[in-house]
Amino acid sequence: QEQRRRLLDVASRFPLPTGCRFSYGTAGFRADGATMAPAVCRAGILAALRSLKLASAAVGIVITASHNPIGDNGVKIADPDGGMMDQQWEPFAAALANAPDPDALLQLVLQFVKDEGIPLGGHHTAQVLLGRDTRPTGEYLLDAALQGINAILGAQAIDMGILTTPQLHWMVRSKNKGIKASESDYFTQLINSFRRMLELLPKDKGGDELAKKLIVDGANGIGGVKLEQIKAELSGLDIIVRNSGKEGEGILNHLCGADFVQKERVTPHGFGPEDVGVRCASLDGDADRLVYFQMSSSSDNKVDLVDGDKILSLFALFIREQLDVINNNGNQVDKSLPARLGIVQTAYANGASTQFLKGLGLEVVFTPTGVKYLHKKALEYDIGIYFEANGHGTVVFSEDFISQLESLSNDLSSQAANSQYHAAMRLMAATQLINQAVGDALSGLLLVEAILQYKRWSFQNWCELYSDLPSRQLKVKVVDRSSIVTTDAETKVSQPSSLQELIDKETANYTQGRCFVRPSGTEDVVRVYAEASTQVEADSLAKSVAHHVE
Ligand code: 16G
Ligand code: ZN
Repeated sequence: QEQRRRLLDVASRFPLPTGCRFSYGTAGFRADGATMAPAVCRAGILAALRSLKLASAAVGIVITASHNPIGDNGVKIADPDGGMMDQQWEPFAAALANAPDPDALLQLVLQFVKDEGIPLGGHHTAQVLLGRDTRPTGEYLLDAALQGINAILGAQAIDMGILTTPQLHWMVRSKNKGIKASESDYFTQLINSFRRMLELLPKDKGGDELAKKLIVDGANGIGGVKLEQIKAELSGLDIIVRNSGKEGEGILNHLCGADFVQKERVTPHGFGPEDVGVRCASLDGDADRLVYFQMSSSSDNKVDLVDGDKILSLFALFIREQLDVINNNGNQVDKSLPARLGIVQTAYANGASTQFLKGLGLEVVFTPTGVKYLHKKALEYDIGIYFEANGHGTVVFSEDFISQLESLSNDLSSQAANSQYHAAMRLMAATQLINQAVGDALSGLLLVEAILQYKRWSFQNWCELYSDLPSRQLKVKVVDRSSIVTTDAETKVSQPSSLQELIDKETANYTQGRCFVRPSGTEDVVRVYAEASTQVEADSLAKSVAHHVE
């Protein structure tokens, strides 16, 4: 019937190029942008089916390859809560993308629809919001996604335009919560909650001009564009955007952006000696990663880096402080706010950060690499703070905690002058400011700036919270990276069975040595990470373990 015809039609319009094999990894599908149309079209079909399955709730499609080179592109699907698509659907996603011909595709869809009880071809509707970043292949791939969505009867596609990845996730989440979900609603929420954070600064703390100046490396991607749009409304901050993506400023992610700065630890393109001593931030190409840096001398281009671990530490300190003010003695009003606070990291977290956080008495847990794992774990707490060292992370608050916080704020509002009330209001503002759906460089940046002003901290104060242990990352090309299997949140190798023993033996030779290996989820390599008390030792540990992997 009509539904079958449409699927066969669309599949024949986007024949699979020979030799392509897609797997739906941590970043969805990703490849050379010019080869992606069939996979993106099929992701469109998949997203529409997902919405049908979930009672017509809105789902999202983001077309981006994040921090990867400009020629790459990718596609991933956001679930109705704004998080990553449920992992249970990943195998079907891959099968769909790899279906060799229209008939195979049709059979696959029909079988899956039957197995999952998806109301296809009936009178149900589906809704898919689409966003893309600034890549040249974006528009062409968007069209492929639209054709995929429209091949499902009852499906409606809504193109939200060129967006940061976290904006689209936020829109999907908001839409399903019945909150206004346009881009201007997103901006309004950011701007208003940031203003409220600044209004709640302790009164005795005056402004300092240097503290307001911030230079942001936009990676020549979408984040800088969006920041330019709102920066005039961010009073209390003086933002300069470099690598903003304008004509002539440079190429997306090339020698700039959060991934470059975090891995290379040097200044991005467009920064120079005149920036020494100024606080700088760097976003990645789709603005879901954030790191900070500062040049300490004009004689070389090395930077002091504040990575995801240290952003996490700042957020944890701030939130803990507000909870302590609310719950501790000395308050005029006897109200409390019990909250389980959890910190989620991956094996890439610098050992010094973990030690610092545990030293504060905080509960720190580990998950494998990939936002879907961290986010899920963080949701187990009243307040969950997660970050990858690469700068992707956020803070999530449980519904229950937010409603307790709301009622506490109401109870305290008659005591508007007291510190307990202010702390509760600061937490409220933070729940509004930080993106609850996914890591968001723009909202993260504003929360960082508000906290630095609250604490009256310079970049240096923040950076000195603890000293990172020297570390080294290496990539090893192997015949089959899937032959390495890890366990314990990727900290240990379970297969091949002899490898972990070798790693342990090498690691024992170094002071504060720590080392792990894992197959990459985005590249055809095995990654080696080593940490030790000196750079020379970290380098040497990484090298000798890499040798065992080869
Ligand atoms: C993806 C992940 C990122 C992770 C990276 C690891 C998401 C949205 N992104 O970019 O969190 O750090 O993969 O890459 O989950 P790797 O497996 O190649 O080391
Ligand atoms: Zn990204």
